[in-house]
Formats: sequence, C-alpha cells, structure tokens
Amino acid sequence: MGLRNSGKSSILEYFQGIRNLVLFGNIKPTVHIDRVIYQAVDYEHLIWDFGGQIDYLSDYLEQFYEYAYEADEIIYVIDIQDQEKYNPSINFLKKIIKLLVDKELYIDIKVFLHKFDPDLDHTHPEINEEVIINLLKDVKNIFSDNISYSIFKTSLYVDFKKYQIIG
Ligand SMILES: Nc1nc2c(ncn2[C@@H]2O[C@H](COP(=O)(O)OP(=O)(O)OP(=O)(O)O)[C@@H](O)[C@H]2O)c(=O)[nH]1
Ligand SMILES: [Mg+2]
Repeated sequence: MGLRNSGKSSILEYFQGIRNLVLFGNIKPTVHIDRVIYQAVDYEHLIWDFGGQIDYLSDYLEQFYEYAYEADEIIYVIDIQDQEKYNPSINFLKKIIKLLVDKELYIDIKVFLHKFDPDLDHTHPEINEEVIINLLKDVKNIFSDNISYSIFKTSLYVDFKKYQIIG
C-alpha cells in the first residue's frame, strides 16, 4: 500500500526479475487492486498491490478488515523524492494503523522509504539528511507499542556492479 506513484508496482516487477529501468517507466497506474503471485525460493507469495490513486483510498479504509484479515504483512511505500506527499502519506498510514489497532489485526508493517537512489544527492539535493531524519521521526511517531514494524531505505536504481568473466 501507499500513495500513487510511490513505486509499489515497480517493486513487485523487480521481485519478479525485471531489471530494465525503461520498463519501470512504462508501468501504468494500478487500477484498484492487482493481485500478483510471486514464486520465491522458499514459498509462494500472494501479493495484493493496492493502487494508490486518491479515488481508491477511502474504499481501502472502509473495507479494511475484509482486505487485511488474512494478510501476513503490509508493505507501505513512501516516495522520499516527493516531499509534498510526505504528510498525506503519513496520514494515510496513520489511518491504517488505527484500523489495525481497532480491529485487533496484529499484522507486521514494513515501511519502505523508497526511491532512495544512489545518486539522490545529485538529483534531489533538497532531500538531505535532516529531511530524512524528520521523516523518520514522523513515521515512528504514528506507531503505537503494540504494532510490530520496521523501516527500510529502498531503491530500484541499485549500484553499478562489475563481474569479471574472462582473464
Ligand atoms: N527514481 C526512482 N524511481 C522509481 C523507483 N521505483 C519506481 N520508480 C518510478 O516511480 C514511478 C511510479 O511507479 P509505480 O510502480 O507505477 O508506482 P505505484 O506506487 O504502483 O503507483 P500506483 O499504481 O498509481 O499506486 C515510475 O515512473 C517508476 O519508474 C526508484 O527506486 N527510484
Ligand atoms: Mg501501481
């Protein structure tokens, strides 16, 4: 889950082996919910990709129990390159957490601070350490003690690697 354009569907494509950055640029906004089966080494994951456009969000909250009661975990994606959406994104997550508590759903939450690209200080110098520390503080603040959560920095634009194959 997460607001529109935060990178959720791209992350799922990446899980499934896509590495071509051009293809990520071609992904269309998800219409309502896309259900994806991802065969990992260990077992099969059934992943629900919740389209983040504004029109869908109230439905997710209204029917939250029906959507969530069988889930093992929620991955919540925040686009760190889009500062204007920090507050709305945190507010939506806050509503999700309140529903989890109210409905006694003890589902683990992983927050991805996403688009944390290796060249971020060149492409987005305004997203400096202070901005990230404040964002982290704001995210941590909305969690109560009875919710298990972890926070990650993520990016699909991973570092260049070279593998020697001959010589
Ligand atoms: N810079 C950068 N861009 C990314 C990264 N991951 C995804 N994107 C871009 O983010 C844009 C939105 O990606 P989507 O995967 O469609 O986002 P979404 O959260 O599924 O959007 P909705 O389906 O509308 O909720 C695309 O242009 C991607 O190329 C990343 O790690 N770094
Ligand atoms: Mg999507």
